[in-house]
Amino acid sequence: QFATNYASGRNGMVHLFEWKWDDIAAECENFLGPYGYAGVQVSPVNENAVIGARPWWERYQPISYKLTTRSGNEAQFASMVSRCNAVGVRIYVDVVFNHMSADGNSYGTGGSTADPSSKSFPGVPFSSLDFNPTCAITNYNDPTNVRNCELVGLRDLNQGNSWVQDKIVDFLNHLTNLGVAGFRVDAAKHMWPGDLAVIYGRLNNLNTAHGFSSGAKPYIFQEVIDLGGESISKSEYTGMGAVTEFRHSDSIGKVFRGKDQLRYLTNWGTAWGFAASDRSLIFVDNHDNQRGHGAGGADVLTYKVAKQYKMASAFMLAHPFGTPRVMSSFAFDDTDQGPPTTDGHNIASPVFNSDLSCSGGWVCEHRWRQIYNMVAFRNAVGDDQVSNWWDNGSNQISFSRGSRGFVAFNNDNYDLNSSLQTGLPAGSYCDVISGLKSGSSCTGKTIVVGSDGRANINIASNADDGVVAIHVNAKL
Ligand code: LM2
Ligand code: CA
Repeated sequence: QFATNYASGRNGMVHLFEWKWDDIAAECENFLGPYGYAGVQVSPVNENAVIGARPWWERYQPISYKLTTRSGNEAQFASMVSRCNAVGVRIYVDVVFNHMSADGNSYGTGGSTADPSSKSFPGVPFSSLDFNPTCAITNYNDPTNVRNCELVGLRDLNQGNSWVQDKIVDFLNHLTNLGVAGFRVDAAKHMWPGDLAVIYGRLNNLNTAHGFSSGAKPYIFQEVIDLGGESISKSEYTGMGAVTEFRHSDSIGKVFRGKDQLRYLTNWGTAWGFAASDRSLIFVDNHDNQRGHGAGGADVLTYKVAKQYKMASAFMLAHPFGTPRVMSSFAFDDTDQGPPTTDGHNIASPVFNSDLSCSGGWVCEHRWRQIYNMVAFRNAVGDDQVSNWWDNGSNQISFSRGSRGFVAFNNDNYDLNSSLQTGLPAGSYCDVISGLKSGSSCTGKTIVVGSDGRANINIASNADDGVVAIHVNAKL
């Protein structure tokens, strides 16, 4: 359950945080498919509690497994999955089954009601028999406390209970039947690995009617925040699926904020304490840590620190380590603030500008040229490994991916101006960070590779983007 189930030749998923299903379907057809993205992580699909000012986090308070949320209903969800699969873009669902809603949050987005104070959720149905006894999570050095008590008052389901297992398995298999390719398991750290193994073991194979090969299993990536120093380790989960590698987010943030030197990236990977490459779902930021929720936020880069964010994203996408996920945000000031709406409740659609960027309150990092062009870079270099590593002993580095792609970074406060080995065949290439290839011309910098594979690389310390990237599909 570590295989991503991506369509061949594609790589890179995007989290379209709080997008509506109809908008995602259109995005698959109009942008993600054509620009080479492999998948989309969608916000939780099941009915959640309607909470006051409609914070984003109401979606982490389930009321039932009925597929109606502010993103759309079941028919819209099913249609989105089909339309995305048809253009080679896979759908991964954020599934929340550690808990249900907290006290006071009794009305669902699908019309169901519940009484969390008596642990009654008739929309499933769950009763008090299905929950762990009430206690608060207070001690992250006590696995029983972390797994059997309530996270911020959210009623804690007992995943060891066979009725609970049945309901969760039915929910996940229903999604698989609709054509999804895998799951992001919310709060996995708060569930016993043994219980998760039972649940995962009962999951159906992917639906071959949606183009998956027979016998393919859902890709599972589990939210386990392990920055070290706690009693629960991600290694308890990596035998069953991938984990969200929060150390990657923390480390890449430190490096591109200048708290660590770029030259140290030469051994990027497990040497940095990350899980194995095929067990690591990696990201620069996620929907929690970009706004100080969850953990490990201090050094996280977000769209608000755009130059460093684009450099970190380019490095993540250029380097072969892990399964990268691009964050696609809505703009926020308040950390509880929900997505843009038309009336305080209904989610607004993104507005698209002629330069492909978004407005209407949506940031759409996945539509930033420096990011979508690096998804194309990743697809172009395929399995080629890192070669021709170079650094200046400080914060200027470059490397190639075999003979198919080359990237250079300058995070020093002086210019990079060197003749570097690109590993590429001789010719002129379009730098896909500063521009786009259009026929035989480039709207950005042109980089000329000589017959010896070397090119003069210039990145001013005050450049808009401290990175250049060329690849075989950007040859002029
Ligand atoms: C996670 N990890 O396992 C996420 O890292 C975490 O951010 C999620 O919490 C959590 N799982 C539950 O899925 C988010 C959000 C919290 C929010 C909860 C529930 O980060 O702030 O808690 O969702 O919606 C909110 C209030 C909190 C309140 C709670 C219950 O912020 O003050 O606690 O609801 O009403 C009384
Ligand atoms: Ca639990």
